[in-house]
Amino acid sequence: MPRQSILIARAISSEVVDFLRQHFDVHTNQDDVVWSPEELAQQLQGKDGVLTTGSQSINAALLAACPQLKVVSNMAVGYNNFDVPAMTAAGVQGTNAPDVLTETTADFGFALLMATARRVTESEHYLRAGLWKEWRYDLFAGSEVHGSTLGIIGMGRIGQGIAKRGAHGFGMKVVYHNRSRLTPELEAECKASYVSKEELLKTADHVVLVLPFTPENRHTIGAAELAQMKPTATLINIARGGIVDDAALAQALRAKTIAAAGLDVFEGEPAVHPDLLTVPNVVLTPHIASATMTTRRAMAQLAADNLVAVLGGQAPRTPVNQPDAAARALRW
Ligand code: 8YV
Repeated sequence: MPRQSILIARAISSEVVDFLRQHFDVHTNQDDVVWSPEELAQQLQGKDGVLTTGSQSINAALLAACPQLKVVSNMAVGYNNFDVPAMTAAGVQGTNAPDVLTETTADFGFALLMATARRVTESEHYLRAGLWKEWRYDLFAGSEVHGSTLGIIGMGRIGQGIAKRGAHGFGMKVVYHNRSRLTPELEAECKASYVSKEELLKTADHVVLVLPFTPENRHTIGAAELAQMKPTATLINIARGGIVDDAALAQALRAKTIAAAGLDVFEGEPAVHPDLLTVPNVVLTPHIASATMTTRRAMAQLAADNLVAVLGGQAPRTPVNQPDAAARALRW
């Protein structure tokens, strides 16, 4: 029987590529080109599986164009790039890469919160521009982190990691809002209290967004929500672009409706709303919350393990759907 063939759609660590070569005929994207949907479909011809990232859209048209494709393994916890119902109907297994990035991403959420509250990048730009001439009483005075109120919207694994850091490390009062309440045990572990979204927006000093991107979550934070926040508050988005209305946010930052924002993700990224690039009170990073080499390696390995499991006829470690059996049979 010929070896199964897979595509690794973006450049990943060579150890994981070598691991996959032990199992499959492996095709890589040496130059790490970001393929268009048509190019991706072309590259996927004759492939049984693909290891991809959250930026490549997997939809009905692509699946129809790739009749041999059996599994799409996302090297990301978020899988809003998947049309899950289309994958299920087409008999294609989807998998994601949760858990291995939880603590690293929570660390980064806190890094962004600290940098935003204490105006780290804004003050660095000032220093680099040679503007620092003397000490001043209120020079880049920011807002307190310790002892303040942390509001977390989206209380999954990463949200809980941020809550624990805030409550245990910084003595913050933690409130959260989520689709469903945590168990009393988890609430106690995170020292977090459930509140309505309105209550959270009104009372939090730092609002952190860690919810998945779904059509319902689009613009969870828009002009109306920003208006409910304290003028001294900060907003941190490490979830997905599109959860925040970036145009409304830029306006609120300019008008000082809120004090500052820290953003790792953007609507339409890698493009960034031009108004966000010109307001000073925002810290901007290029979607790097999970980016340590240790974590990226763990994400790639989990994505690779899922490919090996599915193409070996086993259940994947972290499935996101259960493919339709009849449609699946046509692909095998
Ligand atoms: C990924 C992420 O690096 O896991 C996620 O959902 O947002 C990041 O950790 C990014 O999506 C590329 O796959």
